[in-house]
Amino acid sequence: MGRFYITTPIYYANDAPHVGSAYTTVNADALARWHRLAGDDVKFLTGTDEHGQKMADAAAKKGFAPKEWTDQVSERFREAWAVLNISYDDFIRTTEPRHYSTVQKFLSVIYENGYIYKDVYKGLYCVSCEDYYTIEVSENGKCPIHHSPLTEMEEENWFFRLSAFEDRLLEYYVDHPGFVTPETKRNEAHAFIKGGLRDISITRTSISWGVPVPWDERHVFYVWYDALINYLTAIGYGRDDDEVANWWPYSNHLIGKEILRFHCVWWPAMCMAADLEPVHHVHVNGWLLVGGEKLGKTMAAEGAVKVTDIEPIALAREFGVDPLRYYLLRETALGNDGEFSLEGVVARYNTDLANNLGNLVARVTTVVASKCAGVGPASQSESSLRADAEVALNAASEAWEVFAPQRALEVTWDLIGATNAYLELHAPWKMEPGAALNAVMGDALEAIRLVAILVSPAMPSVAEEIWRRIGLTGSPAAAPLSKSATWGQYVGASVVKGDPLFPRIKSDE
Ligand code: ME8
Repeated sequence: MGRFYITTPIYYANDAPHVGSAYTTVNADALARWHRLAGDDVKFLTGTDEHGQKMADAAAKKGFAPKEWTDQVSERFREAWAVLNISYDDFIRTTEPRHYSTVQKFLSVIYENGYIYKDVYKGLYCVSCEDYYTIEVSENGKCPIHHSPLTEMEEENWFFRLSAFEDRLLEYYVDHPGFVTPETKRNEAHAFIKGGLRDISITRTSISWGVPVPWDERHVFYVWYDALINYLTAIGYGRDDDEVANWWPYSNHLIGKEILRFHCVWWPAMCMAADLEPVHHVHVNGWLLVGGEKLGKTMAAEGAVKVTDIEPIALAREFGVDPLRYYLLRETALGNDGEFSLEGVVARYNTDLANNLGNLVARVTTVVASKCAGVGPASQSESSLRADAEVALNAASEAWEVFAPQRALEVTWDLIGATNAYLELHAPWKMEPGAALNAVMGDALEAIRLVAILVSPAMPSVAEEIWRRIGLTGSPAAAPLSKSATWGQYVGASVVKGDPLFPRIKSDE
């Protein structure tokens, strides 16, 4: 038994969630669920990032005070995550008093340690990114991500001495080879540090919507500088040292690739400056793309996609919550970019869910109903399926441990495929009732029991429904894997032959 602290980025509360924010959140949720299943103590944190220029602008545009606006938008994130069955343990808002207190405490330590000084900032800024750009990385003065004009800024600001951490960061990367995964992203962060670090401006006087700087009340902290600290607020930094000691060494941030520099360069340096070990591990996910561009609300605003085609709640209504979760976990390796399309969702649904998993459960429950009087026979200790199940259990465990949900599901589907092949080989639908038929069905039911456990982090409700149909009580996620995931525990029960789990979607629908 171990500990596992997993976080998503805190999402900007300037606009409602889209399937891109759902992508990271569903992946983090499945990882959290896997670790609970493995018997670990888990803390899963998500939330909303509510300060900064972008938020103040969005609120003003809608005619609200910033906090009135973020109250509404933050709630929409909670609603979406409730629909998607996201099992977070804590939802943080950066406008909460607990966050102000942690930010002020943490940054005061850095200030007292001598890593913060005053200077004049002059440069280019993208409000959508809340990030600075040099003219070299800009696209002729435009943002390389949003393609919108950058704003010239000149202000007296407080600066963080990031440059002082170049050597320590490089050393840290060498000493902690697993700090950032996948390796390509680790190399990117490492190369960025090697290229040389410049000090960063961390406060603003031009806006008041932020956390006040405790030693200079005319300033508020720059939104990124407050946002990163949320990961410490939630475990009680400045309020409960034991909680920090309990969770921080087991911390994992799941983030999108565009915020790698903040999490893999700034953030570990900030921790070092505050005499704290950096986060234990950062896993970087790629982007869901539409036509090669990062999917987001701007796309919908520009008419490149329909809003309902990228809204998590609308998509879940259309395809079902668990099929949507499955698609987000299964389609692309967590780290690569992948094209998002409704056709892709339908294809995954029809092949993996309707044809493979749904068909397996339907076949087995139908034969049990017609030939075993509705009572599933017990499994045998030896079966050719046992080896397939053990391979899948081991490979899936390894994959979940290394943040590879796609691979974990791939090997789970290998077991589904092997069980379907086993049924085709024995053709129980042609067998007479009796011991031989019972042996085949008992083994298929045991394989289905293990499949229900293995799919539960990805599709919690479907897993429960399969569990119920094969006559089991409780939940596939209730017992730790060490108890539940060994071959031969299906001892026979009443089997329910229900409606198809995944009615096929016709491509013209
Ligand atoms: O960056 N594909 O918030 P944000 C995959 N507040 N993931 C995507 C995605 C896409 N097309 N679009 C968004 C912020 N994401 C800051 C974070 S953390 C201290 C502060 C996911 O609302 C991905 O995880 O812009 C990305 O990093 C995050 O949403 C950005 O959310």
